[in-house]
Amino acid sequence: MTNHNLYGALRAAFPADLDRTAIECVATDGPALFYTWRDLDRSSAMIANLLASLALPVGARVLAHTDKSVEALILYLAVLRAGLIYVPLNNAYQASELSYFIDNADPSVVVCASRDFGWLSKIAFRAGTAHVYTLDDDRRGSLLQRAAHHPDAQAPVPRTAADVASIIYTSGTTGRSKGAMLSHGNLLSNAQVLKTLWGWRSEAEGGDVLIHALPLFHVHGLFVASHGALLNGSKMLWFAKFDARAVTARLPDATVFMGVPTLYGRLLVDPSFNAQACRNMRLFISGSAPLLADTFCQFRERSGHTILERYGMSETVMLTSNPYAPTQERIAGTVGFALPGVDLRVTTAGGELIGAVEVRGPSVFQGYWRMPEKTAEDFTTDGWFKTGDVGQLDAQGRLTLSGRSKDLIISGGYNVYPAEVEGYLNELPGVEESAVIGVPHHDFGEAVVAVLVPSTGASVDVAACIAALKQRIASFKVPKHAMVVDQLPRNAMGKVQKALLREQYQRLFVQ
Ligand code: MCA
Repeated sequence: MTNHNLYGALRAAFPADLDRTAIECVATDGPALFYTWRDLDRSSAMIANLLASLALPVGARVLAHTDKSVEALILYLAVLRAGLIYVPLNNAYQASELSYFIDNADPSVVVCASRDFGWLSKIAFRAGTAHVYTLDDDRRGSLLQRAAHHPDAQAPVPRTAADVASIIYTSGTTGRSKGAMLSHGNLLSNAQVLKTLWGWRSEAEGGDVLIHALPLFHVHGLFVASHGALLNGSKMLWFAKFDARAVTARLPDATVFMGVPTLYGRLLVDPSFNAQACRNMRLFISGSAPLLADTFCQFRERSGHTILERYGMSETVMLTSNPYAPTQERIAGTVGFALPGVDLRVTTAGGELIGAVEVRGPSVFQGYWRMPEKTAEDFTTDGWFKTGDVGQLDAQGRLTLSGRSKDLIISGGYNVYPAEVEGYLNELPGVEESAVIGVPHHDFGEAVVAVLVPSTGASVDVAACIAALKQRIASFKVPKHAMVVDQLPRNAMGKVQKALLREQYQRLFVQ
């Protein structure tokens, strides 16, 4: 029987000379660190063997809440080859958020930064997690200490294409995230399509070097970027955090860059970024949030490169892409054509051109973890996945997204769910109710803003509310601005009219 374990396919793409550099950690302060392909293979085998020694049940989850590091990527590879399920979480999440995720994912193993071990291990052990290890971005922590005693070779545990490889938590219009189950087959099929579509070059063609400056806990950085390089045996220039000046300095040594629009905006405001820095680059890709046409045009003028915008979701990995071939036009404000193998349709009502975007294809997920009802809700009776996005297809099949049917904010590439933030605000003393909206922001694209209504006779201290939220939830979700009003605008049905609020406050952060 063929082993469809994704690690096997990635390993097969490693260069013959395993002692070549796979990842160069670009240090902004101190010496660079280099990892060879052999390092990736040996260390992920040792961690996989450590995990195997725990005799975990089939399908056990390994939850990671760590800072970005090459070792965190190696942990992901180890979980794949151990045939377990990798559950990455944004390391900005705090205790109240982690409690939800750990209860929902029910992991056998949790790996966290040592600074968080105190509170996080309590939540994990209380929820029944048997093993909690630490992993820090300076290569210390109990995970690596324990793995060092295990063999550095391991055959990837047999998995079918339909077996779940990773759970990615995403959209919860009701505020509670759902775990999107992505299989080995979902991930490999998408990586293989993108490898061809985006022209990843073999060594004989000159090869490629990817600048990796994205977080590792989302589809963009963990799958689209890392799989792109790994499945092509290409070197990565690795940045723990995005820094426009540091990335620009290394662009001449690279050929491919992937980013969210905020990263492109930041490159443009850095005086060192210019066409000369981009002389060896062949591809800039943008996704996770809409790329403004203004950014697209400014970038092309400054760099000489036309950004390729693509569209995907945690539930589907990548779905569409603007063309790669220079002979075909990349059009600002569009997300291109359905990938080979992806069926895409826009279901409209009453002769409208714009409608709900629905998809089918080999990278559409296996459903939401332990939420069969919500899974069923998000598929049509004829098996198409309802993305929740709204858009239109032109005569050639090019997709333009024109909004979201969900009440969702995308801030600097992170999804923020108003209902979740409203829930925390409404618990604060003196707050009767709140409305959370996204308004245009010069850096993050959209910024979270809250409109608060005080309880009768109470007064609301906005700064205290913001500070209280900073203690409870990831700071990227915390409103960048809040204002107090007597009442929220409501329609005849009593529903809060957020569109009116968005219009009223749309100038808050843009000149
Ligand atoms: C950081 N801050 C933010 C954000 N990031 N506020 C709002 N939105 C954000 N995205 C705040 C922090 O809370 C903190 O606030 C202050 O900015 C500085 O934090 P720091 O971490 O230093 O910020 P940064 O380094 O400037 O980060 C900005 C960033 C980062 C580089 C744009 O947000 C980022 O890497 N975004 C990429 C997200 C991503 O990978 N998305 C892909 C999702 P304070 O000082 O008050 O505490 S996958 C996906 O969407 C689909 C599937 C797809 O198609 O790709």
